[in-house]
Amino acid sequence: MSESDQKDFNVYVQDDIVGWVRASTPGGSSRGSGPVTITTANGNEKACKYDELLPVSQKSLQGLRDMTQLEVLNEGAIQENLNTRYHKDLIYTSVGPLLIAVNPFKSLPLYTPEVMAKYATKAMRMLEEPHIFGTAQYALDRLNDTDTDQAVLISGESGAGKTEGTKICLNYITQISGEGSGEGKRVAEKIMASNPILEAFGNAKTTRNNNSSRFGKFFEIKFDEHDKVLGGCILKYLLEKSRVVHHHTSERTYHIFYQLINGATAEEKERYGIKTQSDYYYLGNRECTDPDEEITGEEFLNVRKALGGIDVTEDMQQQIMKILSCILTIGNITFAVETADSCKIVNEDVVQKVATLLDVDMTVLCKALTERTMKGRGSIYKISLKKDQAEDARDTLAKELYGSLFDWLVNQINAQIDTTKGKRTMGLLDIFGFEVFDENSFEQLCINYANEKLHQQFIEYFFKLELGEYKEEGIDSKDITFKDNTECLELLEGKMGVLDLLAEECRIAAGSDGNWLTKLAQGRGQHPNFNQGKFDRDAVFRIQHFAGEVPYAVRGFLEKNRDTLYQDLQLLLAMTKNNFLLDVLKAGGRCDLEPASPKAGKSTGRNSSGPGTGSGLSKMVGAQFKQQMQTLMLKLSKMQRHYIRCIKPNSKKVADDFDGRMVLEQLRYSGVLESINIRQAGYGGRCSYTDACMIAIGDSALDMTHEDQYQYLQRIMEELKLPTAEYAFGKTKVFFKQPDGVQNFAQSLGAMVVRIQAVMRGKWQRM
Ligand code: AOV
Ligand code: MG
Repeated sequence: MSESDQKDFNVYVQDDIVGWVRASTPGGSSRGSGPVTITTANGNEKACKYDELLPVSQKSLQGLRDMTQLEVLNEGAIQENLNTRYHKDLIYTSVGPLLIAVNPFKSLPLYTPEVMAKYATKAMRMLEEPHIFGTAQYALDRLNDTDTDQAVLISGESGAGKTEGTKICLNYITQISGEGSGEGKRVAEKIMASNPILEAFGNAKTTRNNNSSRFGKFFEIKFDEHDKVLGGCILKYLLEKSRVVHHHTSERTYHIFYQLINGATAEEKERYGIKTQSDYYYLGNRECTDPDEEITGEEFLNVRKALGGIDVTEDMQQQIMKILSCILTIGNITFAVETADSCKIVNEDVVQKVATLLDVDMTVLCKALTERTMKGRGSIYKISLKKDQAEDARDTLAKELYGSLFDWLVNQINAQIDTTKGKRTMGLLDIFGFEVFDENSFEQLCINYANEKLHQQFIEYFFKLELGEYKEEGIDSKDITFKDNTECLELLEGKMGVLDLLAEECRIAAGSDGNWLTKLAQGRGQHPNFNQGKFDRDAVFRIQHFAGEVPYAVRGFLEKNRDTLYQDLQLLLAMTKNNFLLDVLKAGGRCDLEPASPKAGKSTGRNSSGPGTGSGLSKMVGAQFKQQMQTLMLKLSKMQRHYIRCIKPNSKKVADDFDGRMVLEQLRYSGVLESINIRQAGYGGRCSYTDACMIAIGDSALDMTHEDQYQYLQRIMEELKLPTAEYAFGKTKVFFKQPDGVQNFAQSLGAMVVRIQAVMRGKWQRM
């Protein structure tokens, strides 16, 4: 349908499949009461109520750069405006200070040095389309002009473009500010080299994104007094370790494993016993059949080159290969039931290979995999592990090695770029977006908690911005409130909240997922954001997040939160003769690798026996993550923040396909609409005195003095008999309570203008 045809429709109506669509009402008005039958742009008739309709924005058909310039700012207008722009390959759009980026899923010529140069100058930037370079440059300008630390916060769902966006930003910043002194260039290069490493070890193919980051990161770039890059630091959050040992058949484990198999030399393969994909249980025991999934040996060479770039020596690289091969081999250890309470190792030859790769004693390894040392009532004794327990122990060992290796790499990058010097910092956050799957577990709880924290700050930011404008205009704002997510956060992180009770339960030897749920329901059953669901047996609880309700299945929460490496395995690792491996384990935080001592027991707090024994308890994942988030928020609160919201236009991951319904959902939970609601909670519509006068008398308003404009508008308001609660006069703008206040004002003026003009003319003549 052409743009002019679209213009014939006066309202938006919500459709389950495509989001908001245009429609027309019989009377041509968007307001009224009671039921109404409307005709949608695609020819359907639909019965609905007036209050379900939204007035249309005709400007959204042009695709405005800044959506605050739309004559009505509502969900329908925003969805339509983004759609218009997306089909013109204009993927960046702003809503005031917020940048929205719609993933094009195709290569656009948007990031060339020529484009970069355009955004590097302030005057040029103002004329250009919104762009992520523009946001990065604005943040750089603010860093220089105001001497305040800056942060660019990129969010969005999986596959929306956060990581690409972060790389684009990072590249821009290092290009613009990395030249000059030799040191700046060196650091900038190292920062850029860290990307392929982090992606190889921290990204994997998922159903939603072929290159999905399975960890969160915050880059801090430090600048010297000449605004040149001086150093940096990477903070990482919550790597999904479970992916090492298990992944869905349509997904994959971390890229590095496939790169290793395809890229290691014949000699290396021989040395570390590296086989092919179908030989490994952790790789799904399958050949790669999908051409999309093919990983070339060249990728491995690139990673090795990048490792060299952060001073990981050839020798260390060999050690890393050894650890990776060891992890894959661990996955091939199998157990068989021996008695009801014990099991035995089926393939000792595989265990032997692991022992060699780990540089530990084979017999100790076998025991550590099939038995557990327990402490109780002053004695130490051993119990046998059942088959599934032994399998868990095996997997924990693999996860531990991988997690530690990842930490070691991050440390290595940081050792190369970290600096205590640096006048100012620019932060870049690329963190997992809000997640809701069919089954949600501990990881989703942490991820969604992180999003609640960020959302809170986001809302505060927009609310303050809004209040700032009211203050500047001298408008009373004491009665203006907004809906925030404090209650949900209180439920999650508050005293005796979800995370607190989880930690409590983990400290109890006989603690269980079920008991935790019972306590949660007892303590928090009445909380407005908590819902236990209908049936106890589902062992599901629901949390009403700002972005929607999420059901969490409690199974496995305790184990994931404890993240315990049983003491037998800890001690085994401590015995390795491989110093590099010891370094890696230390990086993973398993520094207390001494033989059994009372110390290990003490650090676990209340229990000293039963499952959970071991220093793993002293670093419960949930508590640690909560701490990390609080530190991050504190850090961010001191920085000037710039928000980029990435939007995934379709779930097929293809170009030129805009799924309105999906976009709308993301707009809702990314807080974009919330930021508009905040605006509308106070005065939804506003325009300058000059604009308001121009609506009435055209260009001649430009010749009026400010005082004349004010008088004129006052008079109009009286004539229109608009209730005084519906509008307010600021110093330079008129504010309307209703979002479409300006339009209504314009419409109501109609013929009245002529009359007022006559009156005003008389008045001016007298003055
Ligand atoms: P994510 O970081 O937001 O997901 P990515 O940044 O990995 O998403 O983007 C997913 C894919 O979308 C990329 O691999 C590209 O193919 C494509 N893409 C993203 N941004 C652009 C762009 N600006 N231009 C062209 N293609 C793009 V996740 O880490 O899964 O939450 O966990
Ligand atoms: Mg990512």
